[in-house]
Amino acid sequence: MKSLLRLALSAAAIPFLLTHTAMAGGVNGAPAPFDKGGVKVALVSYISAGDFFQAYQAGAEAQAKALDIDLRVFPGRQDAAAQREQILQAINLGVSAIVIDHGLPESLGDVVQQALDKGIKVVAFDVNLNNPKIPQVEQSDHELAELALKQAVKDNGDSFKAGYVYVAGFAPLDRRNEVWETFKKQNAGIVEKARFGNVSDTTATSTADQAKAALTANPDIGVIFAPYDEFARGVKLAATDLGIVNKLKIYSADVSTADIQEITEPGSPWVATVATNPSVVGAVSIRAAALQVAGQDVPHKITVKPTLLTQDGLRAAGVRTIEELAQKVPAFSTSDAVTASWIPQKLF
Ligand code: SR1
Repeated sequence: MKSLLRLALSAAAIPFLLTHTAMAGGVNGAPAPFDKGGVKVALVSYISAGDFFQAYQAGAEAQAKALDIDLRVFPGRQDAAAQREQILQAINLGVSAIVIDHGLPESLGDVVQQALDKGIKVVAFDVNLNNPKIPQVEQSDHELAELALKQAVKDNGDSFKAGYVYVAGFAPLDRRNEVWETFKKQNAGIVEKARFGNVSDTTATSTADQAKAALTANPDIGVIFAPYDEFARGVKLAATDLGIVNKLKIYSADVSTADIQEITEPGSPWVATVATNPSVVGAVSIRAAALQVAGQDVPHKITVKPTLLTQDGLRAAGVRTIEELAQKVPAFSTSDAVTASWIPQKLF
């Protein structure tokens, strides 16, 4: 963690000068329409429960406020039909841009095309809309999974029995799964004994029930790859109920203040996570929308790079909250993805 912190600090060269501020009626020095303010943008989510999605939304709201954007938030209910309906509502509201946060591509294609046909800019976070006009934001999920699995090998060697938590159909989980599949092929000594998972409004508790059954049936499992923090919480709950926390190590994704507490508490089996600050990712998504609305270029693939956070590293650094993490690792307070001199950026 120390070397990571050092590396992150030296790479911190994201100088910040707040020369452009949102004022009532627009951003000083911004191009149209942001010079006048009140640009309507919609954030349409598929999932809104859980720390990651709440922090993502908070980051989007903070960046929108700094740009004097009138952000309309449509909360997700893991309901594809509702998400389609919300995109149509956003179109009818006359928004200039729509940020789509997760979702099922097969149910979004035609409504997203309707938005594009009306000249509305679209940004996709973690849902593959496969359209060259739509910038795709992601957290470099391949690198995220690789960092977590490399740490698992560092801690446990290259021969162990594993449990794996996965639900197909979610772009970030599918990308992380590609790495897991390759990893197993390259490490014959690593055997996947059980696979389970659930994404719902009760992901952690439902995953806990599944994990209990899997761990009871496979008492030789020593490592769990659970690349979503709600999955890791579920497995940790199960391990605690079964009284096997000292026999299990959990490697995960994502971070929040609650996660840091769960990782660093005495005896926790959750030993590493690989994460971005979801608020930063939310802010990046809004900036991608704003740049497009201002007629400026946005890359097709926008990546916010994750950082490995180990239990040992967090404990040694005395980090207890996401705010403390942001103070120590600059990548957790800002990103240099899709910036412009007129966009205020210091938000968290
Ligand atoms: C159900 S998908 C969950 C993931 O989406 C975001 O990419 C977060 O990293 C989370 O792990």
